[in-house]
Amino acid sequence: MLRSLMAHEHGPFDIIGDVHGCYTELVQLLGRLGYQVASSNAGVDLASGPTYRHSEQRKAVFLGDLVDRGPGILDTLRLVHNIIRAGSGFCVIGNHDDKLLRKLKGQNVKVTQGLEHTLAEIEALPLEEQSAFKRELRAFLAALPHHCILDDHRLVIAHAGLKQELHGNMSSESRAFALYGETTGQRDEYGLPIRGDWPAKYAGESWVIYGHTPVPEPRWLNKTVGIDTGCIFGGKLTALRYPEMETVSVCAERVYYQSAKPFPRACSSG
Ligand SMILES: [Mn+2]
Repeated sequence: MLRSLMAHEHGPFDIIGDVHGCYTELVQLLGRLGYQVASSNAGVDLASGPTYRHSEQRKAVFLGDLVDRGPGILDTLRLVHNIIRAGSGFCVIGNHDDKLLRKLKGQNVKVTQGLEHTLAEIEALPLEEQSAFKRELRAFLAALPHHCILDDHRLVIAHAGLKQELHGNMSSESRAFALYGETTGQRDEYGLPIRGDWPAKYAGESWVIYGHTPVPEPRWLNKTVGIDTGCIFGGKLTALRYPEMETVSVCAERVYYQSAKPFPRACSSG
């Protein structure tokens, strides 16, 4: 069965936007959502650290871009790894996670946009642990699907979203859309790629929940919700509770990374 076809998973879910190593805010958010530490492993490998569970069997669903830029990248990876392994959640791959994966595979990628922070955390591990950690991490990232179909096709999750024609489609076109969104090939005055506004044209029946594009407040449009509220830029980390369709946010403790485009810092959690 395709990893991404999980239509039999009915939730309820807590869908969490781009973490980018904002581990403190992630732990706070999980607490507010009612997750508790069920067990904890010693060591520095990918399975070390706490495993979170929800007493009402809710599942935590991550929208990818776990890595780069923030101060707790490996702890974020361990936490998500442990939630998935415990059967308490899923994660789709984001473009930053994918770039890290390509780097771990030995491909030639530019070490920019915060990837240097991820690599620095790996290089700070005890030398004798580093190659095993990189192997584990590579296998973990390679197993992440680029989108998931959940709850009898009523819910679709993808890092940058997915237009209706590509739901359930495993082509490279679908993968590129799920990772990067709809690209136009043009750049704005800040040098950032101009993205096509697929949610404005979305007319599907399934909810599509995505991250990738930082917005000061969750963006509801047609049956899509964008929940990357720019925690890394000093915004907030947001979860969408499904099927309740309510958002829960935790304010960033500080600005961790300067956005090329000014990001409004006003944050109210709720
Ligand atoms: Mn992204």
